[in-house]
Amino acid sequence: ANIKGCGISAAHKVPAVAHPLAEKPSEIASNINYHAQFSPHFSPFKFEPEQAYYATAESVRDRLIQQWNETYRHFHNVDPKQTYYMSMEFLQGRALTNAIGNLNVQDAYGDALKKLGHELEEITEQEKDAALGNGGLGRLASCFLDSMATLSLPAWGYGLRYKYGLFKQRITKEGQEEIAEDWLEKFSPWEVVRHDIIYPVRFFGSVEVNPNGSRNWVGGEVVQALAYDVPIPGYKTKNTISLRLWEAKACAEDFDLFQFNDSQYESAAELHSRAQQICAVLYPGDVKENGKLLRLKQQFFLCSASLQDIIFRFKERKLGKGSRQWSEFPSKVAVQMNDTHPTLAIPELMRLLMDEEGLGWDEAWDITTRTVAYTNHTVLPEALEKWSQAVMWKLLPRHMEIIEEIDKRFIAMIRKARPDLEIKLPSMCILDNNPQKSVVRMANLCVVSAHTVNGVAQLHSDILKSELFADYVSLWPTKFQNKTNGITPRRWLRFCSPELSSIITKWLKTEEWITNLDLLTGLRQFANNADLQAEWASAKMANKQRLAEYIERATGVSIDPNSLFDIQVKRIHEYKRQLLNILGAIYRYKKLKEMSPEERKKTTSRTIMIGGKAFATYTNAKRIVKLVNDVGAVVNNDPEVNSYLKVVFVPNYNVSVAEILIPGSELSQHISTAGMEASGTSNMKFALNGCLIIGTLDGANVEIREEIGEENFFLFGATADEVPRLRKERENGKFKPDPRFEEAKEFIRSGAFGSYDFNPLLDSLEGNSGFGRGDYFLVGQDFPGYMDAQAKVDEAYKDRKRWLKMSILSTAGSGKFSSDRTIAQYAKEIWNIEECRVP
Ligand code: T68
Repeated sequence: ANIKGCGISAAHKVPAVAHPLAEKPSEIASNINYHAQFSPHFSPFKFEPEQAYYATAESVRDRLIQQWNETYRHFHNVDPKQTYYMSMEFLQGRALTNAIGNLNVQDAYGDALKKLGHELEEITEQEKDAALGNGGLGRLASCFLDSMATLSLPAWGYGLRYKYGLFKQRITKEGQEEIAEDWLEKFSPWEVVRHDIIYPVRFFGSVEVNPNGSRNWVGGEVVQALAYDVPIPGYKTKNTISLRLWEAKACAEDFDLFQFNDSQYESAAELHSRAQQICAVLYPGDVKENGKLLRLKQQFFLCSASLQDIIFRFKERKLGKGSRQWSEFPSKVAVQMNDTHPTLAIPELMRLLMDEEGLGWDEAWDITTRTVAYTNHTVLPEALEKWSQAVMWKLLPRHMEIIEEIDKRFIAMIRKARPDLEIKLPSMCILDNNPQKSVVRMANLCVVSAHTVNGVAQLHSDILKSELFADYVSLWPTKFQNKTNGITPRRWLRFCSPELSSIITKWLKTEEWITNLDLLTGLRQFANNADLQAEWASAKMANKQRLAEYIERATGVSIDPNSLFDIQVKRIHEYKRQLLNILGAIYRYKKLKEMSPEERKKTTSRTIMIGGKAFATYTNAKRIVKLVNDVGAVVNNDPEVNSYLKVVFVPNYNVSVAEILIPGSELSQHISTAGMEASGTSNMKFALNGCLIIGTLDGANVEIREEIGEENFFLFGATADEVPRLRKERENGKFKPDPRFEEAKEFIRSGAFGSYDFNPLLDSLEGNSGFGRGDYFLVGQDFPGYMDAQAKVDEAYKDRKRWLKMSILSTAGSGKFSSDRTIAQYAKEIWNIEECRVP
């Protein structure tokens, strides 16, 4: 009864008309022209790059819509089991190059635009990134959508349509400044609003008990969830799937005309502005959670709207069989929860099945647990979501009843079936009833309810089993799985480095590697071939030049494409250890200063680039940004050494900046404290692009090194199982710092990089810091190993042939890290879904 107003069922009644698509460049040019004239977004007679971008995007979108409708109709008719990837974040980046590439119409669109006086490359740069995500977790979701479409899987994504995505980072004298990024400022040509797809979502209120004992959630406030669909085209398939983003709206009746007429303008529109707040901003934290009520509202809004939609579709596809049996639900629906952020899907599905559809507890529980699966992305304790029970009772009273019941039944089951686990119950159960701060542990709710729990790299999945979720393993030995992350080779090689791609295609004599990335191993036999090496070097140089031009435009610093391009780009976090990198750079600078001009000439010239955003209230992360910038200002302006070393902070790192940086890099740093980076995914992008890695045995580094060979990987640092002991030794004052480490810190303290007070940052690296951290991330411990590995990098780079061979072998060994492989494993081992290809 709660579900209202969604006429999707009419879709299959609309006649399937295939409109002829423009094929020749001249036809495409006139189609673009048509959009420039008749899509009224700008005043007429202007055809600057910006207008050309919107007109081109709309022309491409027409093609997508046709495939999209066919895909929806095909899924509807076949009625396969379908996966719904539920995520609070999708970091899509730009869509135009990707759409044109996946549709395989690059040349036709390039020629058409030339006829209109524009270059495709210049036009694509007009597009703003869709940045509805913070970092790795959001970008992974977007790579997954690309692979699900490419593998022609019946799947789609659900997320939120934030007005402001991830903030824009500006660097000033003070360091990082955050600016709201309005990606919808001029509208997005890639979304289609579905005015017929709208569901009510309730907050607050109370639980009403009916005479027959059934329960109902009533009262409170109700907002509407309105669907916006973004087409996701697959590569070399007609399948075009949907990313459905929900926007919150209030009803017209919620506008209080009486108050308005009485000049109470703000309170008249109060419900409207409260609804608007829900999708106003992406939660800006990566890793750290805080207990904002609004964040909880966002999470519930996503879960409730998506599940109502899923149930609607389940009923809609009944194929003339009369009404569906609810027991069929898990064989038609798989819900993947991207971390604990969509955990409320569990009690919400229970509520919908029981209170709205009239099922009993046992049947609802059976359906729910066979439907939902959970992916964990971090073991950092501060990132494990815990919601205050008091807040939850207020916002979602019916869901709290259900969670209590799940917990009660779980405890009873343990006591009956596994009395040996009784002593573990305080940490295994869902509700932490500690009177100081009684909370709901979302990860525990996921583990208890989901049929599968997976980590995102082998080491991470092992740590989940041996530490975080160790207590549950003997209870449910087959529940825990590994799905090593992957990246889409379309965006991260084929489209961002066309030069290198055509060389690969030429030497492999096939383009098939784009959808079967394991074929890259075919390059191994040519790794020493002088012709391949020459071509490889020239493609790399072209990418380095493009990158150097970008850096000059973005920062004003001119860098030398003949120097070694060394890059670390990711969110700024102490565990990712950008501090280790910059301390190494500082030491290098100091040594260069001490050398004679002759000695300097023998060194390997380097350009160190560091980029990434710091969470707005994460003080130490912001200090790191400031330090990198201040070091750059000194080093880059020091005429004695600046032809041997440059340090550049790359501002506003995002997906489209990554698309320039990664193809142009030669060395990249993935140097987190072992055991702390769940997987990392940029490590895969760099390796795929022939960039060598310096890194620790952490996350997916372990598997990358296995694949490309240990002789092609610059390894250093403590291992994950050594870390706890080393931390203890550090605490007990048993650690003896390397003199080079002390020298680098002392150099900063001496004021070599200006007068800003970096002492709090440096203190965090000492045994007994003011923060009591005592170098928790073991920067001092790993510093000497890091410097030695860097010395090996310098030596290796001097041998051009050896370096090129290692570079080719990096690409050749990256096949495993295609998200096509990852998604095929999810499909088979978790979702139990199969290809459903549009004929
Ligand atoms: C990342 N997690 C992992 N979290 O850090 C990374 N957190 O190792 C892994 O490769 C990647 O996930 C994909 O599996 C994140 O990016 C967040 O962004 C996040 C956002 C909100 C709250 C907590």
